[in-house]
This record gives sequence, structure tokens and C-alpha cells, in this order.
Amino acid sequence: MSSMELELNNLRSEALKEISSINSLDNLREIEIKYLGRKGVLNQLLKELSTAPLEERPELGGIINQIKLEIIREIESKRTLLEEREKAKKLEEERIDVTLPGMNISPGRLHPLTLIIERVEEIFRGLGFTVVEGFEMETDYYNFEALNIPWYHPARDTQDSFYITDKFLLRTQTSPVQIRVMEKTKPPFKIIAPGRVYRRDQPTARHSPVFHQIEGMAVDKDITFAHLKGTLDAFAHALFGSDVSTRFRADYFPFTEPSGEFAISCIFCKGKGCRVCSYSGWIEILGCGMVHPKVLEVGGIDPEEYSGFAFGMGWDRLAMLTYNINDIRFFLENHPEFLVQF
Ligand code: 2U9
Repeated sequence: MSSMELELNNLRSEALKEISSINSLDNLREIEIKYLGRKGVLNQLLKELSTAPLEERPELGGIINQIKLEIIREIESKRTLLEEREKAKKLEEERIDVTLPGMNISPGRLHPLTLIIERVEEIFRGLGFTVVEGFEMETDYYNFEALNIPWYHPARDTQDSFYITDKFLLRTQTSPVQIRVMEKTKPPFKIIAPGRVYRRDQPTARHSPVFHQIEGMAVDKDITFAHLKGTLDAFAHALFGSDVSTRFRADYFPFTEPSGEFAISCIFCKGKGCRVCSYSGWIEILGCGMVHPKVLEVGGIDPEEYSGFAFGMGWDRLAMLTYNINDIRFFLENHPEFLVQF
């Protein structure tokens, strides 16, 4: 073996040793440049070949090329190995533990007033009623005049209502909705009008200047007080259970004649008497009556031909009874601690 061959042999084993000890892709790239680069060791050797004796050149050239191929092969297999290792390391670092508990996302929920109106609407839809809505700002004609509430009635006092101008105010009841329906609709019709209403009351546990009502009205030929009683009985039994008793007593409203108040037996003490029912055994839940002939007439309906019944109830109060809530202000304050309970 010539000294050149010996040198090449050493170079070969040194290169292979170097490659086998590498353990990063960066180092591998350095070694690749060192041996195989344009000015690398092997190209340098090929260049130096011109200084070797002519007859030895083909053999030496062959050996150099073979070493070159061997180094290329070793580098490539090392690269594959290191790339695999890097990929496995990355996968390990990014591993997700699917058994970890998830984030606690609390979903939104329905407001207690919404829950109540959904049930009430469902009951009245079942009885053939349609749900209608109107304006929260009204004229004093629709809010009072058309409802047979005279100018001297205390409710019309500016102390009791939120007037916006002389003529416009925030509605104090949802009744203007029914007046507008009467003007536009030829009977028969049966409607309920749920909505927000406004009165100038000092906020307390039982009063809020902003509260909600559900009113209802049915107009047809030959509507009688019996239809009113049957409808309200069916409603009370559907909402509070078939075992509640109901009671009608006379009352007075300017827009109905005759008028009544409707009560259910106390749902807390079953009529025995408790704090909620003031030891009477009864809870008044709404006012009602036969639509006053003057009101029908104002709405463009002939009271000789048609009659109707109407009723009105406090929507907030209904929710307070159902969910045993003792302060009406909770409905508007919307504290999360309150709302999560429903
Ligand atoms: C028209 C004709 C008649 C609706 C009625 C009541 C009796 C009533 C109140 C009870 C407590 C509402 O929440 S509350 O303040 N309502 O007692 N409402 S009859 O009568 C009407 C409505 C519209 C055109």
C-alpha cells in the first residue's frame, strides 16, 4: 500500500468515526461541508491528484471517489436518523393529555321572566290566543283616554307616570296594544300582550318603576263572563297545577264592566294560611272583566254586536310566586349570582 493509500485509509476511518459520533443536524451540516463541500477535503484531494505519478492516478482517483460515496451514504443515513429523532422529540414535547379536565365554561341561561313568559305563552297559545307586542312609548290617548281613564284619574297625574312631552309617555300598562289591535282587526280575536311598563314608584321589594305585565283579551259575538272564568281557570290550573282552587271576586277598573279579581289558593300553604298569603289562604294573581262597551266603541268595534273579556297580571309577581323570589328589583339588577339559580 502506498503512503497515499495509507493516508486515504486513515482519512476514511477518521471521517466515518466523526460522522458516527455526531448527534445534531447542525454538526452534521458542518461535517458535510468539511468533507464534501466545494473546497472540502475530498475535492482538495482530487485536485492534489495531479501531483501524483501518472500511473497511480486512476487507482487513487477510484479510491477517493469510493470514500466520497461512502461518506455521502453515511451522512445521509445519519441525517435520516437525526431527523427521526428530532421529530419524535417534538411530538413528545407537544403531547396533549386528553385526560386532563376541560375548562369550566358556564353557558348562558334564560332569565326567570323569560322562563315564565314561555310557559304562559304556551298555555294561551293552547287556548287559541296569539301573542302581540306594541310600543313602550305611547300617546296619552292610547294609554289612558281610549281606556276610559278620565283626565282627572290619579293615574294620569304627572307624579305617577313618566311623561316625555305633554302628549307622549312611557306606557303604564300594556293595554294600548289591545286598543291598537281592535282598531286594525275585525273580531273574532284572542290575544295576549306581554311587555315592559313604567310607573313613577319608589323602588322597594314590591315596587319597581320598571316592571312587566301580561294582558289578555278575547273579542267575539256572545263572549260572556263564563268564557273569562273558564279561560282563567284553565290558565291557573296549567301554570300552578290542577289541585289549586280559584276564586273570583268583584272589583272595579275603568276599562272593564263588570270587573273582577282572580285568586288562587295559596301554593305555599295549600290554603291553610301563611305569611305569603297574609294568612288568608288566597293569592290574588290578576284583575279581569268584560271589556267596557265604551272601550270597544273607541276601538272601532260595535258593542251591540260584539263583546269581549280582558285580564291583566303582573308578570314579575307571577315569577316571584313561581320561584319564591322576595324582591322585584332582582329582575332588573341581573346579578350573575341571582341569574345562575334558574
Ligand atoms: C283593553 C280593555 C281592557 C286589562 C285588565 C286588569 C284588569 C288588571 C292589573 C293587575 C295588576 C295589571 O300588573 S297589574 O298592575 N291589571 O287588573 N287589566 S282588566 O283590561 C283591558 C285591557 C285593554 C282595551
